[in-house]
Amino acid sequence: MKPNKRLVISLCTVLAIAAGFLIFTSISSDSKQSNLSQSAGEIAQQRGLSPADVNAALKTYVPTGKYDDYIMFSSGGHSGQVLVIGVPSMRLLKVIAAFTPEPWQGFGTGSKESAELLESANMPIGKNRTLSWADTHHPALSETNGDYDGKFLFINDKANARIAVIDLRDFEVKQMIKSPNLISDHGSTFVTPNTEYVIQGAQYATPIPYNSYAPIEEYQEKYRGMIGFYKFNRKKGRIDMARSFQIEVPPYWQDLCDAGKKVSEGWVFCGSLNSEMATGGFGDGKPPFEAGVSQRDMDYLHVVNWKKAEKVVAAGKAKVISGIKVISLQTAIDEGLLYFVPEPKSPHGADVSPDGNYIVISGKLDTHATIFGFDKIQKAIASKNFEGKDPFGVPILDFNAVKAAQLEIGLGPLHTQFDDQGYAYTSVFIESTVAKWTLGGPYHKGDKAWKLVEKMPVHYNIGHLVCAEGDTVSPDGKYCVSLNKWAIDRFTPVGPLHPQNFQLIDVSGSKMQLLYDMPIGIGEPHYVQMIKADKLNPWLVYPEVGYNPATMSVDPNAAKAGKEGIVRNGNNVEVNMTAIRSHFNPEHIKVKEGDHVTINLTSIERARDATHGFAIDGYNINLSLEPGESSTVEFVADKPGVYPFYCTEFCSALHLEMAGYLLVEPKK
Ligand code: RUQ
Ligand code: CUA
Repeated sequence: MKPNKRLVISLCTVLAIAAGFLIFTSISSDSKQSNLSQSAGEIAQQRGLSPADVNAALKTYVPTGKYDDYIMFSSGGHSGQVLVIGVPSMRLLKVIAAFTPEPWQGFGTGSKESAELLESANMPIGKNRTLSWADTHHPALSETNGDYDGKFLFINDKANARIAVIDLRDFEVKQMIKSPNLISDHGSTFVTPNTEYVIQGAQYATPIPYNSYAPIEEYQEKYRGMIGFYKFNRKKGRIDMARSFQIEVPPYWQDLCDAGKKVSEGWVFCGSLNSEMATGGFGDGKPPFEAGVSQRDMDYLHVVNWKKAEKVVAAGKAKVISGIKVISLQTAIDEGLLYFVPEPKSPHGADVSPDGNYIVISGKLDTHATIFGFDKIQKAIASKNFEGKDPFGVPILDFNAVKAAQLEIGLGPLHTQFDDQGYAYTSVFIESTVAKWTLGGPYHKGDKAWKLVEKMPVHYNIGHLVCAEGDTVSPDGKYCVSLNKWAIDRFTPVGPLHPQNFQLIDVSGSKMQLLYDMPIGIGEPHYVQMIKADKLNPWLVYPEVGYNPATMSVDPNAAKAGKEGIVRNGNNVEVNMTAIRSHFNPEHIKVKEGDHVTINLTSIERARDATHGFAIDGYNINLSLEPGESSTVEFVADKPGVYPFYCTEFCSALHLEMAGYLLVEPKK
């Protein structure tokens, strides 16, 4: 049998088995002309698709007009944004502006509301310097009883220790905070099971508060790490800094955290590296960080009792530093809030199993997944089973007493997710694989427990891994996505900076199956969470005309239909303007050079997707006005001349006519 014949036959078998409807019969009467008359087998043969390709295509294809089952929220990396992606189609649905300007959404491009947001989390970094980028790492969906509730999303900026709060009613940022006392964060953001707190672990230790100075020689005495607990007020949809606190921790580089759930609710686990307290100095004849930080075989998992810490704060035992309550390291030790567990080697991910009892640790220079039992940790704490104390006096629990299992899964494990069948999936960076393994009791018993089941190659150098609701109390299984750092040869070359590669994996069967490659054109994404699409219930238009997304209510100053006009008060000119297909009202804004101009602009549209933009040429202004939205622009008309303004959304046949003039009369 010739190979291509065999291919066709096996293709037909696959297709016939996969689903009866796939063998397309002639739909069109003119079979020679119509694309629809081609059978799936013929198309596959023409395009050179293997049976596995066809199988994968059928599993990922979402027909036109149909929706995806899952939605991923991905960090947008250096872009400071969040990507919203449908699964299994891997279609990009949205880019949410979080920390950096995004002109299409009118974020940071002239609206008063977005300028205030960006300013609120700015930090003093010298004269005339403001932050213009962010390094987003870990999105966290809000949770109720340890399950995603689809209401809010949090994301951190590793570079500046900032956190953004996104409201999933309109998928827009509502709040940004610059965490006091720390300059970088990495173990952020993670939430407690009822989103009581948003958790943030520092990364690179610095003197506290962050803009203070201490020479590097005083690293051990003066530099510190921090773990922040930012109180989330769900009703207001805002972090309440007055009820937030931080815990001072040693200057180890705190890494990823995960909140305990179910049995371990009330605790938080954060990995760390650099328990060596290496200070680098490569170039000054000192060992480089990469060597200094990985001298020891073990670092410390930070085990933190946040429920108790909350009480310690309430009892007035925290002191205020930079405007936030801080529990000192000594108090944390004295009150039994902080314990260490030795973790091998160059640890990275810390992930809690769905039942809350296991904490999975992966060391970047290790070949194991190391699993600690929360029950064992509690026992060791209660019986003071310590193998010693660190240089700061933090008790170190006995490694063997708290270890539940350790299994060899491959070189360079990073992050772990879970499914609904008691399996764990760990990304293995150096090997470029996903390792699937079994959890122990109650998931798998006897010799079925703690077994490596399968390893699947991915392309290439997987960082994080996400599975459907895979870090909640009730994971869904079905899909995982491998978030690869390198793409190398997977896509048409687009220059030396390659796209990142998200690879969709079907985990519903007994073997993992690679389904699809999605290039990500902005980098570098880190973590992603994947939520069942029907848990999201966003607005389709703003609920009422005149809605201000910054306050999520009707703005008393919103321009109203029938009340449009221009009011001058000395040098202040206030314009009340409405937008509807296909005109602005008013269309002429006449001001004098030097006037302070405020434009209150309301879209009085009620039709779904009838968005208008509002750009003023030459004034660096662009707003986006979704149906019902009101927004404000304030500027000084310091450049005389005539400046067209226009709608930047192709909203109707007469969209080009949706325009006007800003006339700035020169001073005499
Ligand atoms: S952490 S993969 Cu923030 Cu692993 Cu990047
Ligand atoms: Cu409104 Cu174009």
